[in-house]
Amino acid sequence: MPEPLIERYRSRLPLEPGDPVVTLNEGSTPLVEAPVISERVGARVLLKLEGANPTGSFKDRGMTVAVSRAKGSGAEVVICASTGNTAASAAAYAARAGMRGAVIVPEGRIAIGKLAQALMHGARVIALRGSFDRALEIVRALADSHPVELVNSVNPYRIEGQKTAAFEVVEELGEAPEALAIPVGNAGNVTAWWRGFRELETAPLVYGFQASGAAPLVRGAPVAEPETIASAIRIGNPARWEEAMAAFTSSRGRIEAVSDEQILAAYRLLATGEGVFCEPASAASVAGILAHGLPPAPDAPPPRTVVCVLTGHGLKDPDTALNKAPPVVGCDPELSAVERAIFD
Ligand code: AN7
Repeated sequence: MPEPLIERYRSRLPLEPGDPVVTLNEGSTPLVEAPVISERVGARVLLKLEGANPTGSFKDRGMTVAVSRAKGSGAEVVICASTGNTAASAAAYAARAGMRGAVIVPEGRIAIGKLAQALMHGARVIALRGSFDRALEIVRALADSHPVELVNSVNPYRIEGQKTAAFEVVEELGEAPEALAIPVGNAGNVTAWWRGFRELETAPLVYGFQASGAAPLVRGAPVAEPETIASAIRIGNPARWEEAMAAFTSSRGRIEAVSDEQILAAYRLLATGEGVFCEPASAASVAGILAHGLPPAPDAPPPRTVVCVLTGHGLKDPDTALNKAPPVVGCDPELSAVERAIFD
């Protein structure tokens, strides 16, 4: 059983001595070799399976720290805006802490598994007739005027918790990978990974990937109506804009866009070729290195190892899976019919 992330990295996390540890034993996620993708890109590719966290996404790393601190400070309510995973995680950790949770999501635009989670954990789920970016503006204003804890990644404890993913990778490999590939939405996670690497005095190339219909960092300007099949990263005005850009620049990495077609092709390849089912947004990391390769830093050789962060589990978004997968094969209840169905 994994040790709670807060216990594993307590000395590197800014919790107060009296804070409770609100945990579901998050972190300590698998790092898995990806032979098929390695072959295609000509480097050793490893997949960090963040979908193996308790609520099925990397958000739990930040949420355990943010909710522990919120509980320790006496807060009774946590709120967030979300494209889905933050909502599911906040709802679960609020339930665990005996706190109330309220989550604001763009109406009709979050994956169904995430909605089911937030509702089951007892959060108040508010479907905003507007975008994620608008929802974030509203919860930020709300948190300024009400005694509630905002647990979006603008919350510094979220970033602190999420940096532990970099610690785990460096511990497991015995050194930092030469590159990191990561999907970018609100840009909290790339900020956190980079902080984690820097705290260990390492500096892999950081390649960030946005969906081409929701790529403000690539364009250099906010996107008013972001659009992509990868609903988790349908974000037009990332909160951690400057910090994310600093990570790409200081690491001598890149921020690039990938099309929905490229995302879906990587999503399928991961599932059929590597046996790993992630959600579409997560596949942007693999789509990115397949589409853009592994550009080296100036005067340096190409990286030989790259960790792709698979941020969320495929079961989060069964609708996209079923729409993109081959149909099931109907069959009469006879041996011969089953034989034909399997072997023809
Ligand atoms: C699977 O849940 O923003 O760049 O509100 O769910 O740190 O935002 C989710 C983001 C990547 C992007 N992959 O991370 C939310 C939310 C998955 C995600 C991202 C998200 P950030």
